[in-house]
Amino acid sequence: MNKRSILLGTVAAASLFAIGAGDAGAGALNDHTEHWKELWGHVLLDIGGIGVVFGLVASYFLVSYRRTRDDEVGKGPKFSFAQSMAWALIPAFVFMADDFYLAASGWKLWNDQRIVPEGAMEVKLTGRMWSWDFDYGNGKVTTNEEGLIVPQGKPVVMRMKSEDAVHSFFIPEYRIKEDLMPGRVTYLWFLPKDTGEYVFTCTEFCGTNHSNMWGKVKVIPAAEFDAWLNPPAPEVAAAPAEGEAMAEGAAPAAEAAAPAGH
Ligand SMILES: [Cu+2]
Repeated sequence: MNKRSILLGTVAAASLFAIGAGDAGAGALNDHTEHWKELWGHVLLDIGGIGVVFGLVASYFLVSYRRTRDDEVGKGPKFSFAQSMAWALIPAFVFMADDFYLAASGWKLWNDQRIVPEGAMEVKLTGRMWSWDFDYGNGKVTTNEEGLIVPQGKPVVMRMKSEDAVHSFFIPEYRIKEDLMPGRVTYLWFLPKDTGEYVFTCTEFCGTNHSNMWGKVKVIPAAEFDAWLNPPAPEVAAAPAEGEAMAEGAAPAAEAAAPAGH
């Protein structure tokens, strides 16, 4: 096997490997987080694989074509114009094809992710120097200190605006991030699949206390969330103590509380 066929072989093997590594579909709407992780894995595998192959080929050439005598003059193969172009362009296209493929996969995934699923719960997010407000639409508002409270298993879409500078809302765990700008409403959605707490943070430097603009996404079971969002009316909570209720009769107290519950 001569040197040229070794080189050709490695280039071909690397291309096949890289193309194989590039398969990252977008699939179901709800799996974006997983798909971003996969795609990133493929990108790393791709550039890692290409890096290793080029490193090996370069090392091999370094050793095999090293100067062995002081007066040695190198001699290269005599390529025709067509051969030179082929050597330059074919490997370039092979490796670029894979890069384009990965870029296209990311593009497709991003476009899929910009489609908000129907029935997503809407939260209005306002960013300002240097805090966040989450407005759940029924008068309930939390700040970054309390966190963004969301029900497990339901897509959440945030309609976002800024009151001052440019901020950017970032939840690393869900692999999502979007800017907030004065005078414009942007959006971002995610599916909290598992309960737990996940950090969110401002990821656009917006001034002195930028680094304080963080908090937690708190994913809680849907029933717990409903109870938190629409707590029982205060009248019910403040129902007469048991002894009192017994003395006055429990039924009238329950009746009185009922309308307030609606
Ligand atoms: Cu900020």
